[in-house]
Amino acid sequence: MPPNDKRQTFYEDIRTRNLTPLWEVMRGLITPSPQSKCTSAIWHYSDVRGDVLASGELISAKEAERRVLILENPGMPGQSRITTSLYAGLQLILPGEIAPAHRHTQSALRFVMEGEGAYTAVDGERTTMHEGDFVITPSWTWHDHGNESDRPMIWLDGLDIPVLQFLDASFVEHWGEDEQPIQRQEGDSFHRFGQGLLPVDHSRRSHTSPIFNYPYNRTRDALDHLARTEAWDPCHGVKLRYVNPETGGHAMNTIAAFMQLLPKNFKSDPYRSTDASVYCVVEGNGRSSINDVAIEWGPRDIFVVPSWASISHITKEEAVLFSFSDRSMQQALGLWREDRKPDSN
Ligand code: GTQ
Repeated sequence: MPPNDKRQTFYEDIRTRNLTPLWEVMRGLITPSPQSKCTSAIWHYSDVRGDVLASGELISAKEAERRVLILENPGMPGQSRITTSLYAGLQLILPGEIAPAHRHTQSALRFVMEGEGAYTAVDGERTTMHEGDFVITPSWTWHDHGNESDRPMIWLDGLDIPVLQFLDASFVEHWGEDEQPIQRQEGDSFHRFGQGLLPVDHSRRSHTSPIFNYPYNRTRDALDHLARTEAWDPCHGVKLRYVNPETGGHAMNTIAAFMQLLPKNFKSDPYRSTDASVYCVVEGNGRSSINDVAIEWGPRDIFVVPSWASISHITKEEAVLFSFSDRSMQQALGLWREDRKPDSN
């Protein structure tokens, strides 16, 4: 028998004992650099806003439990993911609606796109949400959303759903009533933990930040100050990271989040890192190149940059970009890499 046939016969034989040869698959498993099915993509807000509002005519927030249109990466259709490890969606809450209280092992972030005055309640405390606010609902915290304003509210959800799927670690519970009881005044966690102070005997060091709303006006002030006093980073402009004030680590274990300011007439150096990133434009218009693909973005557009794809930005006006990724996970595992001078692959 020719050697190849002999091998095939061997492979078929060992398959009956649930064995398979590494040498036939090794190059696809252990690649010289990340080989992702995730592709770059952009959702222009003006293209999808109508669809989100249309979903509000079809189903209530209560019936849907969460009325969300998932942003699916075109390289991984049908998989409810925007990158290999993360999920994103646009959630709509209409005036008077409540998305009922539940908790799950998946962690979530909300980034407010449009509307003022709707709220999220997390483990007994409400927070009113404003455009540009970064709100977290950490793993296994009770949360419900409501809108007592007179305008629809739309926010970007980012969750670690694919990771929990991969780990087979998904659990969910329903509170049973629409809303969980409120136990603390609004603003309580921010007053306690968001001022650079902690109670003297405070020793709680949890996996996630005790602050759950990082308001945009504070973030914007910080960026403004740094923009006036710091040298621009050639890749990032001025870029800040949302932190857990107890530890200085990321606000959540699985998802890292950032806010950056690009000055006007900026041409950034190309940059790549192993965390695929989801960007949401807060202010300004600009252009980015992701490997060889050029995209043009404006306020509220959402775009995705795959792992190890090189990105560079060009602006004519000042721009502010929110982004999130699985960097916190990769760093916790000692896997995260960046490359400030990428050539190719
Ligand atoms: O708000 O709890 O986009 O449970 C997907 C699943 C949002 C939420 C999503 C969820 C939520």
